[in-house]
Amino acid sequence: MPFTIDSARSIFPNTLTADTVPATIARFKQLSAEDQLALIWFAYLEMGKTITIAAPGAANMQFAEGTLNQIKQMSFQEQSQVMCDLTNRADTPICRTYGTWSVNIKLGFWYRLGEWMEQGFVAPIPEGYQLSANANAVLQVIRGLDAGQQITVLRNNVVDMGYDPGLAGTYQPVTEPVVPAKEISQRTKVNIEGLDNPTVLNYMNNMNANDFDALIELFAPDGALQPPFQKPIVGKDAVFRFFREECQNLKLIPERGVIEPVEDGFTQIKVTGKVQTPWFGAAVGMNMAWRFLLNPDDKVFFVAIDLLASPKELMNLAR
Ligand code: 45D
Repeated sequence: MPFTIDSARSIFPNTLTADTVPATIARFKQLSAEDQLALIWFAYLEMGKTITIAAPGAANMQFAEGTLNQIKQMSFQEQSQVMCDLTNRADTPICRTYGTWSVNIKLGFWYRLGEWMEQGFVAPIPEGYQLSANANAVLQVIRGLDAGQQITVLRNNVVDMGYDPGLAGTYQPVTEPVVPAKEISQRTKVNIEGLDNPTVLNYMNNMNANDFDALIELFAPDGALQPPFQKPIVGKDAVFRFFREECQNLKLIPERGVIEPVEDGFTQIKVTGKVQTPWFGAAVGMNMAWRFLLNPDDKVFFVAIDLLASPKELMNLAR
C-alpha cells in the first residue's frame, strides 16, 4: 500500500489553512459561560449588520420545537441557566437532547433563541454587560476574520455545545430529512480552470445536485473525507451518512485546479474556489481548497476540504 489515510493527509503541504479559527475557538472555551454567550451575541449582532442569515425551514425546525417551547415557558433565570448549561456541556436533559441533534438542527435552535432574545421571550444578555478583558480580546480577533472564517467560528461553537452524546452511551442521532436530488434539467456544471478530471468534476456537480447516491460511488470502499479542522471520516458508509446529514444544499464553486501523477498509479489534485452554505447563500463565499488523492481506478481515496487562510491562497496551487 503506497498511501495510507494518514500519509494522504499531508498532500499539498503548502496549503495555508485558516488556523486562527481553531485557535480562536480554543481561547473562547477558556472563558466563563456568561462571557461566551455575551461574546457570541455581540459577534452575531455585528455580523448581522453586513450579512443576513436565512431562516431555517420548518422541516429542520420541527425536531427542536419541543425543547424550544419548553424553554420559552421558563423564567428568565431558568432560561439563562439552560444557555449556560449548554455552553458548559453540562449533563442535563436538555443538554442531552441537544447533543443528539445534527449541526443544522443545533444552528436552527440557536437561530430561534436569538430571535426570542431580541423579542423579549428569552432572557437577553443583560444591558451594559461588560465582557472580561480576555473575552474582549477574542471578540477583537473575530472582528479581524473574513466572513467565511467568522461563520465557521460561530458554527463550530454551536456544534461543540450540549452534552457529548458519546458520554451518554448509545443514542439515536436526530437529523433533518434528506432532500431529493435535483432533477437533471435543474443541474449545473462546474468549470475548473486547468482541470478536466471527470472524478473531480462529478464530485462537484453531484454535491451541488444533492445527488449523494452518485457522489458516494466516486469513492473507494476505504476512501475518506476530511472536513475543515476535523479528522478524516473513513469508509463509504460513514462518508455517505455525512453527506446526507451535513452536505445538503451546499454550493461548490471551484475556480482552478492542478493535477499530477504520484506513486503507484495514484493521482493528486488540488482545487481552489468558493463554497456557499444555505444559511448565508451568496452573501458569504468561503475561500476553500480541496486536496484529492485518487487511486489507480480514479476513485477518491482521500479528499481534504480546507478553509483557507486568505483569498491569496486561492491562487496557491504549488505542490
Ligand atoms: O450562544 O466538498 C446567540 C463539506 C447568542 C463536504 C447564539 C464541504 C448566544 C465536502 C446569538 C443567540 C461539508 C466538508 C448563540 C465541502 C449563543 C465538501 C446564536 C464544506 C450560539 C465543500 C448563534 C462545507 C447563531 C462547508 C444563530 C465549508 C449562529 C460548510 C448561527 C460551511 C451560525 C458551513 C450559522 C458554515 C453558521 C456554516 C448559521 C460555516 C453557519 C455556518
